[in-house]
Amino acid sequence: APVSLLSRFRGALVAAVLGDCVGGEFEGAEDVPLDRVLQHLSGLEDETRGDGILQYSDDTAMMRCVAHSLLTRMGFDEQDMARSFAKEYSLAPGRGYGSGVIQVLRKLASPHLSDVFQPARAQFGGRGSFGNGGAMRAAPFALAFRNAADVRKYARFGAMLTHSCSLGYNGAVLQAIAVHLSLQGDLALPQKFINKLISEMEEVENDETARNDAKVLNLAEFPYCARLHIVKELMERNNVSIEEVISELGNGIAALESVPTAIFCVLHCLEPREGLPERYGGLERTIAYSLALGGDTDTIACMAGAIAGAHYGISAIPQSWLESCEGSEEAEHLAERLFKLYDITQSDE
Ligand code: R7I
Ligand code: MG
Ligand code: MG
Repeated sequence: APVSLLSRFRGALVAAVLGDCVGGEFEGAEDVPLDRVLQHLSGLEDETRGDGILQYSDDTAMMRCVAHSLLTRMGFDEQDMARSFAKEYSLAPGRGYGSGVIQVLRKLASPHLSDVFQPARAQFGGRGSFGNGGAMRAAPFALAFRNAADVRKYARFGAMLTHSCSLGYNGAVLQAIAVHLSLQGDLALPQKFINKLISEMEEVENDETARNDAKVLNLAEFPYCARLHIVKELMERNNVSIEEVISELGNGIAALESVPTAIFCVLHCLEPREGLPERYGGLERTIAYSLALGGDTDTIACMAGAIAGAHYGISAIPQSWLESCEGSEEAEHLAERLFKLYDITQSDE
């Protein structure tokens, strides 16, 4: 049966939260044997396990702030979103935030701050963070704006509240565009999907600041496009090892080393894969495979989850997984509200 747009909206936000919650177990681990991943996931199906609910981290905490701010302001309002991040951090500082970004979040709490983008610009010697913290929370932008140009524009500004390096905010743009295309059903044609992402990013990275940052950081020209070309090459092969994915695409905390990786996880898991249970559908495969890469597992699974959830819809998510994760109900509710906003405010386009 075709997946409805509402189901895609719910799937996107709920699977992002799931990825964050189940991925937390392995965050920072170098070697994650697939056996351990499958054991962890089958533990979610066991009602008698006594370990309670899996908690979400900063990825979900900040994504909720983005969704909430877009809803209450009916669009992007940088002051409100900045305040929301700062308030969330002050209420629950122990969610595993990146070690740099907490300085930004403290400064954003100041009532005297006039330029809310300034604290982010002061990070890392004035170049700004290239971490994946902007990308991990980018999905709601694709649920709030219909138009690709708006998705790009506001995902960028939303990320710049904490990540002013082009590698940081362009990672957020790529993630938001991937969710946007997935909501439209574009993953039905994977080659077309990756080609569209590449052409979007060619435009995004054809910018003086982005070119200069790539040079200063000793990266390839058009670094996201270069990684997406690697994704495309790996997609065309059916025997890709986990080691190759890690060495070619990365599994780290930098946006460049995690957003293209998350996109690869989704594409790779569109089909059944050796080592993953046959009873798994594509969404379960995507989450399991993301965890097996190790490294920044909560964030890679969160981003892959958002893209995959937008493709498969809410019904692809096992009920027991949903019930095991803190914040999944709230995410579903936010997705429903964003769907209404999307429907009402932009139906004339
Ligand atoms: O990007 P950010 O919000 O962190 C997100 C990650 C996710 O994995 C979450 O799940 C959570 O665990 O943290 O936070 P930042 O502090 O901006 O960036 C994360 C880290 O990337 C920093 O603590 C640095 O180690 C590194 N980093 C940089 N290092 C050197 N130079 C980011 N930017 C730079 C840089 O410019
Ligand atoms: Mg986290
Ligand atoms: Mg993480």
